[in-house]
Amino acid sequence: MNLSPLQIARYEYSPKLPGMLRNGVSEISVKVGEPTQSVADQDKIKALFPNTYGKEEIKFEKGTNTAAPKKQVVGVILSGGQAPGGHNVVCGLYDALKATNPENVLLGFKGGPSGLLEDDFIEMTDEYINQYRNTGGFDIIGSGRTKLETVPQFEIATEVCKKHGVTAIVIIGGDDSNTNAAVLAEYMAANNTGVQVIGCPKTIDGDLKNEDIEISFGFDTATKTYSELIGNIERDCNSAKKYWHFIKVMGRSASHVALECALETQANICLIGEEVAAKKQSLADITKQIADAVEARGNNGENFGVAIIPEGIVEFVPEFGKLIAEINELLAGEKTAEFNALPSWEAKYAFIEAGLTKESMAVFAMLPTGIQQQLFLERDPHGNVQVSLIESEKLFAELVKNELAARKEAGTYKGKCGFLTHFFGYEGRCAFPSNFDADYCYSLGYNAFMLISYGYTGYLSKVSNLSAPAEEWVAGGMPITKMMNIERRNGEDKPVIRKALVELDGAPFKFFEANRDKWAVETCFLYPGAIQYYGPASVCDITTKTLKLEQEAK
Ligand code: FBP
Repeated sequence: MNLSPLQIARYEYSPKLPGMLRNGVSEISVKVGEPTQSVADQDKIKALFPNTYGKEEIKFEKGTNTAAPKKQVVGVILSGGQAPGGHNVVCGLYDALKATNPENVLLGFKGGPSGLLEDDFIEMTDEYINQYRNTGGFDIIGSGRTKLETVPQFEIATEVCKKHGVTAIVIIGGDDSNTNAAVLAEYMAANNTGVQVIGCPKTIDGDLKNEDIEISFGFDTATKTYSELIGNIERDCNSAKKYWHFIKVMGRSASHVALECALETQANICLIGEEVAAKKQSLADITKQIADAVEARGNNGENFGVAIIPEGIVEFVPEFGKLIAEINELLAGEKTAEFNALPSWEAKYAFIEAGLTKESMAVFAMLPTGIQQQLFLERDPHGNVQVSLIESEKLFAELVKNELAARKEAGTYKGKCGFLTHFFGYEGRCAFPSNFDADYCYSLGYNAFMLISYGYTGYLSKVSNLSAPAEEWVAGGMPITKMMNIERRNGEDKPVIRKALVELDGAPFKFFEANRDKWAVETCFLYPGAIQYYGPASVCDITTKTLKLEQEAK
């Protein structure tokens, strides 16, 4: 295998564990805390999870390990989008499992949850696992988006577990995957299968967090990677002084990634979807906000800038949501075939004009032709518009360009600049994990095994106090049901982990809000540079500004 010098060096890195996990597995004791309640809808959640609801919070301490000795066969699954550090969760789990008993076995189910259903796995060995230590990606076993949520699936999973003597499953995933981990844990407990289920909080989107989970893994590395690139672009445009760059960053729905990148780079503009929704901003409002900054800077001779656009932005624009709903309705059932049979875009446009309300047609007419066509041509198997495919960075670049042309005509805008667009998403999901993510993930995996050996099920591996040095981190576990409430999903009431959107009264947004007017007009760029793996802790081990601001506000 060809290895880069960094990869060779990273094999040697020893991830830092929380202090209470550092003395070896025989010196880890458990401290049982208070019983828990779900964050809302307690009666309903309790009724749905009679075997796993209300359990106590767990913390680990230095002390004699009192877990009952038992041979463990653990199955691990990576679920959903890649996030830097996933390999280290598996490595931490493996190391704790083997340190406890060399006869213990770790099976990696391949390709996500479907690996469990298809009985497709690899048995982890030292030789295999050592190739993946401190590396990015999920290629150790692959990932997938199959949802483990139905009773027939649980029955198959039980059979597979029985066949291989699996005693516990660790699901590494986001809010949906961990919701399903809780449902699976309840099923396994209710049916006396003897299989425990533990979750680990993953997603670069940063939307799996709450009073117990301070950050999902991968957010740190992904945002640092995007911020490096955004900082480089800031420096380029500050050198050439002729372009505005519109940069879309990943984050399916919540705007945490965009906000963190804005805090790291002090870009001129950053849109926050949650604010757009709260203020019911229209496309015209957003366009005006950006165009005002371009105009003010251009009139000062600063014909360059950077605007950060969160991936999920259009879903938060109320009039856009209405337009999408009308388009879905317009093409429902057989009408798709009728629409597709029309001979030209002109004929299709007339069909659309006849079918949309006046308000939605006005929004549609504002859109660049490429985006208009995208809305009608690229739809999912149910015929719905795929909002995530909308190139919002191009949409806003085009709308702002048109607005500035009008302002130029009117004589208010005196500048001149070009517009370039970028999308940063996949670039950050498999980067070598930062020291923070390497340490955090290894700790989550190690800790997950300690929860298993002490017999817990339906828990999320929890490592907290994360803005302090790793020595002071606190390891333990929290019942997943504590994080759940009832939400309407596909027309049904479902128990789910609440997705964390950007809080407009939270410290990170407040800091951004207090500074953004200055950042918009002046050039206050920060250049974070590349992630550093070796050097002073003040450079290499710091985590995100979001986490720091949140912790300081506590
Ligand atoms: P998870 O929620 O599974 O962690 O995935 C998040 C994400 O990376 C989003 O940021 C992005 O919208 C999406 O996955 C892309 O999905 P895919 O990898 O299927 O293209």
